Amino acid sequence: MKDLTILKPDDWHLHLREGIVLKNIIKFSSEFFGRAIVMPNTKNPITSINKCISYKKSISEGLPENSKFEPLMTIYLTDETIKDELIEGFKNDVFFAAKLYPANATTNSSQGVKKIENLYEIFEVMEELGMPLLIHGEVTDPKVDIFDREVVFIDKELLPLIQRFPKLKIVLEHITTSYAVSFVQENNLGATITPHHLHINRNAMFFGGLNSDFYCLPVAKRENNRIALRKAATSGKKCFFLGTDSAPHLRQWKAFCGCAGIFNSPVAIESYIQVFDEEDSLDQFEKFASLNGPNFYNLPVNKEKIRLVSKSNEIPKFIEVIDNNKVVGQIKPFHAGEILNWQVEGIVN
Ligand code: OTD
Ligand code: ZN
Ligand code: ZN
Repeated sequence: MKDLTILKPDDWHLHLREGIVLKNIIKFSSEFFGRAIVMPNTKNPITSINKCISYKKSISEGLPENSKFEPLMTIYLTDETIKDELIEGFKNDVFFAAKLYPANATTNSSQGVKKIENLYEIFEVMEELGMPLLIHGEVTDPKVDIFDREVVFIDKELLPLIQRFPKLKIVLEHITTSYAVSFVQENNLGATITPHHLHINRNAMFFGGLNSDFYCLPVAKRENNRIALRKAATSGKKCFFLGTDSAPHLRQWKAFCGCAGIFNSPVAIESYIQVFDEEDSLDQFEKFASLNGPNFYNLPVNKEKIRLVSKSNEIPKFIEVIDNNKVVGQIKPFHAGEILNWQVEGIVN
């Protein structure tokens, strides 16, 4: 039996949702992650200090007793974001970072940014403040093929942005292409990589009929891209770090509208370590999971450790959503019904 003990990891990209779903799923993140950057694309997006404070409060209330999990909050940028609100929120530790969704690029992004140039004044202050800009990097022009949207975004939007704001601290979120892998390294950006983009390519969405379980945005790409992502994640390079992009949708909604998003938080650590094991890179796992993120964001690493062991781990077919002792819905986790080779054994002090 193989085992590995690493510093407690952090999740640098997470969707925690609200209400009953939040209460049911947060334990999957808080158990073995120290911190998480919480995405602001709630139904009513987190566009102000007040909304952010009340969202953070609901997250804290949903945490298990004595949890040390720390949510790091983000502001959802719009064409109307007020500069002073952003500055005040950042200076008072309400906002850890700002999130840029091109309008309609992904779930709950209709209030996102229509024209990136409209935010140049905001980026100027963020650059001065050292406030990180987290980007969903896809163009939304319907004429651009959905599989090309990340690459076109990099050329048309991201390149001009970094040329104009060379000191702005940027994370290109959930990268899916070999093009993004190279761009991030060459331009000193940070990038999160999800477990699902390390495991699946675009075939998964079409296997056994149209399968929305593997539909997420950005969509998984061709196999050569998956290989490039696995190489990047397991390289240990400082610019690549863990961000699950765990995005739960109730089964009834996923089945009904095929909404985008993969719920991986119940299996995220096991899913990632399996990739590192398969790539013979277990020695690089702690960098990706626990060191590179804090290094990028200038934060201390977590003090506790977790121990992982290689043993057969059957993943449940569904996670139940419970309200008032009644099952009110189900969410399918990533790897549902599969047997993974690793398990988190627990916290080690
Ligand atoms: N992608 N679904 C969601 C977010 C992410 O773009 C993302 O970060 C979601 O449901 O919030 C998804 O497919
Ligand atoms: Zn996104
Ligand atoms: Zn996301």
